[in-house]
This record gives sequence, C-alpha cells and structure tokens, in this order.
Amino acid sequence: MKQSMLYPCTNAHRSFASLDGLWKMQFDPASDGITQNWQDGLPDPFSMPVPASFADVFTEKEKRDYCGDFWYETKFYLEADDGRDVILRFGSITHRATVYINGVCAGFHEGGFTPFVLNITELVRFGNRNRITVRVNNELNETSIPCGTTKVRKDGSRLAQPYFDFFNYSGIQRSVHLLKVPKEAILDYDTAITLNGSDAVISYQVKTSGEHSVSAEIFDRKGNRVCANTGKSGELLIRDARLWNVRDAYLYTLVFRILDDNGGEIDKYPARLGVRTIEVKGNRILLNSREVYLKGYGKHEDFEVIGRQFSWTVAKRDFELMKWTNANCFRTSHYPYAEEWYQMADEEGFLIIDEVPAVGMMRSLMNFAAAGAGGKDTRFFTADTVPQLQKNHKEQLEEMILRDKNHPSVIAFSIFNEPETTYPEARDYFAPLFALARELDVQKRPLTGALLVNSTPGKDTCAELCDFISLNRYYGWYILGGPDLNDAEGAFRAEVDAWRPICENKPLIFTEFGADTHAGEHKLPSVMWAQEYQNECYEMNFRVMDSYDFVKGELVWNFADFQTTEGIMRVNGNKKGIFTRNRQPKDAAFLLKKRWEQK
Ligand code: BDP
Repeated sequence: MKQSMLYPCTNAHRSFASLDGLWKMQFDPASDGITQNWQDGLPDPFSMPVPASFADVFTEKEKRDYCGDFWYETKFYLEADDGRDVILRFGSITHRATVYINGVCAGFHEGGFTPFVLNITELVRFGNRNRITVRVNNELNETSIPCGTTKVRKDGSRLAQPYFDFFNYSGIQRSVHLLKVPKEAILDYDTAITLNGSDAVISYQVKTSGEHSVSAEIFDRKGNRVCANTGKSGELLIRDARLWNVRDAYLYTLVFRILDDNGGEIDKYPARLGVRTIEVKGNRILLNSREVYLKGYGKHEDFEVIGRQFSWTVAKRDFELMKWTNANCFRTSHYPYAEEWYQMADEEGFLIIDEVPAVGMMRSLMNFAAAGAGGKDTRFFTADTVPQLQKNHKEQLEEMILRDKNHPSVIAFSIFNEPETTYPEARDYFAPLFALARELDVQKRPLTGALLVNSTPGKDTCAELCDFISLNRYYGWYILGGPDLNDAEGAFRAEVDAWRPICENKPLIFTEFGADTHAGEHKLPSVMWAQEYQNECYEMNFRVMDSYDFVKGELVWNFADFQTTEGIMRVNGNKKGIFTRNRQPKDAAFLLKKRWEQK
C-alpha cells in the first residue's frame, strides 16, 4: 500500500488543522522557478484561495486559460513536538505537484483527482513557522489521466487541448489538512459483507504500522455496541442487521483501536459502515439480493466561479434536486469526486458508479462526436506512450479504490469513458486494469466502463471485460437529430437488438444520452436546442429502453450544464443539463421527475 488514504478525524490520538484559506500563487511560464529557488519563497505572488480552481476567478483570458507550471505558498505554525507524526494531506492537486517543506522537497504526486499524504515529520520545525511551497503543473499529454495534448502558441504560451469535453480546471482544488497521528497508527481497512438470513457477517482486515493487536467494534445509531472482535482480521456478526438501502441509509459506526499489551489505547479510527451487498446475477443488478433499476445522472464537479472546487452547499443542492427527480444513482463522470460527495451519498442513500479519470483515450479535439460519428480510427492504444499511460491509469485506479472502497454508496467502479475499443490492442490494454480492480476491491463490486457510439457488438473488444455493459448513446442528437428523430428511434432499436445475445446474461445500462438545450429556448414545433426538443429526445430514448427487459438503468447526460473548452460545438459550455449551471430546472427535469416516480 502506497499511503494511508483514511479521511482525517480527531480524537484522543489524532488531530488535524485545516490549511485552507488565502495562499500565495505565482505563474511560472518559463518553468524556471526551481532554478530561481522559488521553493524558498515566491518572488512576486498574488493571493489565491485554497481550495479553488483558479481559472474562473480571473478577468484576463491568459490567466483563465493558463497552462504550464505554477506555484503556491503558505506558512503554518507548528507547536512543540509531541511524539506524533506530522502528515500533510492534499485532497487533490490537478494534475501533478511537487511539495517543498521549508525549501526541501517532500514528495511528488501525479493524478489530479485523488488525495496524497506526505509524512513531513523530519522536515518541519517544531515550535516554529514552516513554509509549504507547491509546484503544480496542469499540462495534458497522452500519458496523463485524463488524456489530451498541450499546444504551444506563436508567443510561446501553452494551451491545454483536452481530448475530453470538460474544462481543464486545475490548481489545489480540494482541502489541505495538517494531521497529527500516532507513530503506530491505523493505516487502512477493508470490509466485506455477507447476509445470512436477517444477520450480517462483516469480515474485516486492518493495516497498521506496528505489531500491537487491534480491536474492532460495531455500534448502532443509538451508540449501543452490537458486536466486537479482536485481531487485525476477523469477522463481526450483526444479528437482525438494519440494511443500508436506497434512500433509507442506515449507518453503523465501526471503531478500530490499536491496544497495547495492558489494554491501553494507542490509536483509534471510527468509520461509518453501511450493511449492504451488491452483485450482478444474470442480467440483473441486485442490491441486498433485490433487483435495483438505476435512475439518475452523469454529473460533473462544476459550478459558476468555483469551477471544480467542492462546495458543501452546491453538493447539498444537487442531492436535493436529485431526490426531487426521484433519482437513485449517479456516475462520477469523469473522475473521482471530492470525498465529501461519497460521505453525503452514504447518508442520503444514493448509489454511485465511481469512475477513474480515464477519459480522452482517443485522438480527437474533444471527446464527443468523434470516432463514431464519422471520425477516423486513431489506433490510440498502439502508440509508444501506452506503457506509461497504463502505469498512470493503474495508479489512479488503485488510489480511487483505496480511497472509496468502504463507502456503501459505491456500487461499481468504472474503468474508462469512451476509449477507442474497436481493435484488439484496446483489450490488451484494459484487461490488466480490470484484473487489478478485481484484486484490489475486497467487496468485489461489479466493474464497467462507458462505451462510445462505435463500440457496438462485433466491433467492440472490451464489453466482455465488464460485469454490466454501459453505453453512451446520442440517438436523436449526434446521430439523426432534429427532423430525423423517427429514424433515430429505428437506428437505436437496431443497435439494442444487436446487444440482446450478450445481454441475455449481462445487464445493460445507459450511462449517457441526451440533447443540448438552451434554457431560454422554446419553439413550437420543436427544434434542436429548444426545451421541447430535449423532452422529445428523452421520450424517444425512454420508449426504446422500456422495450428491452435487459436494460437495467438510465443515467441521463448531464445533471447540469457545465463548462468546457471554447469551440464551435459548445455555447459557453455543454448545455445538456437537466438543470442549468446554477441549478434551476429545464422542462426535462419535470419529465424525469414524473418518469422516475413510477419507474
Ligand atoms: C460523451 C462524453 C461526455 C460528453 C458528451 C457530450 O463522454 O464527456 O460531454 O459525450 O458530447 O462523448 O455531451
């Protein structure tokens, strides 16, 4: 295990301070910060909140679109040494970061959507002020997850060119914590759940950094202890277990302690436990042995001004809107979201398909309307960059699973979004990633990946790796839109017919479908971009989906309008939202609310 990803907590042994606030920042377009010793202090900084996506705070285009190296700096006071380790934890820095403590390099991390921790005990000055400097880089290339390229313009400035359809928000986008943890500490744990009649057996494993024994206890919501065991691994039996269910999310508390030889406590970590099982049987998805139909959204972490920064208030609004439409599920398209999203989903009883940032795995200037809709095969997985890409992909997958594996809300992992899967090298690339996920996830959740329009039976090489098939399909938009909607329906039916033999034994869900819609636009009869058309397009899609009993879920694209790179295909962003970017309903929201009430 690379690092402990446990979310910070406070108790008799552990404490943390938030380092969020106003930091200093400076762009480093010549990438010579290191040679100028910026790690010892930034020469000409401006102020910047942390966490934040820096882009949308600026009024100047060059700053919003800045691509390259940039630096952050802050200082913190550390009280006297109390014998515990001092750990610096970044919720995420996009996309790569080198961290310096008092001018000395403490570590490097690549991957913009997962936390990383650095043990800085040896680098800090106790009873003193300390400086953190971070050199960040937000360039995209074909080994980065997500993929893209970086263009150098005539004046030498760089511009990110994503192979994906969302803005390349970057910076220190999630919270920074300074943790103090005991030298002998709980590092990680796993749980796997089996239901036995009305009882539940929780097998657990705990990793610690020492040899002392561990105790495990489960408490119910009222604080009553319901079972206990000792040992770094073992089983806990909950009699008459209250299950965790959709919109009925009962959570127990699972407490691990490291005990010394006299029974004294060395460390303690309390976690929430939702008792639920998830499995695919034949072509059904079973939650607690009962079939569940997935209804909901592909989302983004995206909001006006704050970009990809997590906001409890925006997230709460999103959950309220999702509940209002009777949804039960969302996919974290196209990257692992801030940890707080999963905590909220655990509480609210929402199902999550957790996606690794493997998007843009084809050469196209934007990840839409590409290969399938007339584009050409780019043979992405035959390039020299592929071994390094796969290494990064594995690391991102491992970090996501390590971080999210104990959330009851997480019911599946998605290993990719719309790669070029139409030739055998794609399968060679993905098979080891699926194998890795199966090995790492003790709960053995179903695995999937969202397939692009041209990944159809006979052409696609990766659907067989998936436990359920996920299709992104734009019949009525990129394919046969507007006046051709009737033909779109026929073409859509023909494709779903072709999936039937595969789906005799595998569930099929739609992870994307929809139509760009301008919130202010109305037209009778409808035209593309008008709200009436978004409804008609959804009605057509639902007619088709309802005719196939192996379709087990529908996640519309997208929950809300979101920011993308500028271009002729996008009107200040992608407008396929059911809600506007500031979270007000388009007409389609009422259609979904009604449909999902009955579904
Ligand atoms: C799919 C992508 C998604 C895009 C969407 C669209 O998975 O990221 O935003 O299409 O074009 O290709 O709206």
